[in-house]
Amino acid sequence: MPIKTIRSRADLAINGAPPAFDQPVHVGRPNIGDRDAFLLRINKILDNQWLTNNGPMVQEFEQRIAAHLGVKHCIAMCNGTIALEIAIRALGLEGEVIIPSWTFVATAHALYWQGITPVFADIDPVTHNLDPDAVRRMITPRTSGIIGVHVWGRAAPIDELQAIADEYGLKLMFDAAHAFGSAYKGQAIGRFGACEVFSFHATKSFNTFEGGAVTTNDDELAEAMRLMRNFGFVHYDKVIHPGTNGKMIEVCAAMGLTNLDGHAAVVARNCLNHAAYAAALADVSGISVLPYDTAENNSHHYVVVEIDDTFAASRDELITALHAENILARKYFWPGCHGMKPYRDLFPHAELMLANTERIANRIVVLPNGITLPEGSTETIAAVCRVMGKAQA
Ligand code: T4K
Repeated sequence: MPIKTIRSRADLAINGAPPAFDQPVHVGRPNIGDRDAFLLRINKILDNQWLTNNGPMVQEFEQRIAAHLGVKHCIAMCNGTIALEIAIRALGLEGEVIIPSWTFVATAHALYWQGITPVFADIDPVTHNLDPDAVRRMITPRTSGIIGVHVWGRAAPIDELQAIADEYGLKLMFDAAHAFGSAYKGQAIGRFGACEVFSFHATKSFNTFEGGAVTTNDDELAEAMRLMRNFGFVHYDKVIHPGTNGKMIEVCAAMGLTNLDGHAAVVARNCLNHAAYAAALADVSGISVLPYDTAENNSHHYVVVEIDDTFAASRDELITALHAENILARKYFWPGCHGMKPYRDLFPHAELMLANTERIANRIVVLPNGITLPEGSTETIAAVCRVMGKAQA
């Protein structure tokens, strides 16, 4: 049952009707697992009097994540951005690193923050992931590496990027912030490239409040990152490596262990919601729900709709109509990193090389999903899109 009956634009809040939802419906509402199990873990932490610095909960969390992803090492961190920074430094990236502009700005910032120039390559308009040919075009003598991003949890073209990295002697790592629970050719994301970096931010399908991790099969790299996240300490008073504070705290690991147990249920619900959106919008021209590859795992966390010129409203008009209903749809990652400071000053004409990124950035809307989405939401949200897409009489 829809929450509000919407047959025409007259039924919309932008035209004076009451909004569909009393409370805001967010993209990124946290999925929270079994509260009692979490609170038991919190009591254990308090009893232990061990709150951070590689405590037992973090160690258990790392072991469970590594086993879950089928990878040798999981190094838990305080958030995905610091995890990116540490991985970038541990890999020895320098000079220029090729990334998509179509990503959350943290991917670019993690490089720029360390004096490395992010060079933006264009994306494939169908998958929204890096286009390998565009990556080739951006290689210069200063290029030291490539960071592929698994945008929306859809695996980047891993084999093609690895072939380019091998051909040019570049390092390859992945920003897997969206890809917990995703797979590439049947294998869980987490084992590809030199390392992969996850975000477990509150808004992700799987969260540890704030948090992140680097996963890798490389023993040396793992060791370096463990040192780097803890100021380079190996023992009391003994520092053998430059480092920072990238540690995950026990409370976050407790949340992670709890949410790991509940993640399959989150994915199942996301898939149902995603399918419901797709079905409700199937016959509306000018709007399509980005499909996920049915042969690969994906958390279906991001419901991404793309509108084209046959849609009767602009993307921003659609967002305004949704927001008026208290549906806080987002336009991730508009305008693309190249349109944000400091990158638009660094590369004032970047859009000339980023035609697909520009096009996608102006056509995308991300809709709410997750286990907190109220019953009937998908039909109601789709109905707003439907009437906005119809030409007015
Ligand atoms: N690489 C990629 C590709 C990424 O997408 C990200 C993060 C990173 C790297 C960096 O990882 P972290 O350092 O963040 O671990 C959000 C998140 O802050 C960010 O983690 C995420 N990507 C990005 C895609 O989305 P915003 O600016 O949308 O956050 P915010 O505060 O507007 O939250 C989104 C919505 O979620 C809000 O409308 C309200 C709701 N919300 C949020 C929080 C925090 C809640 O209902 N409860 C909450 O606790 O960036």
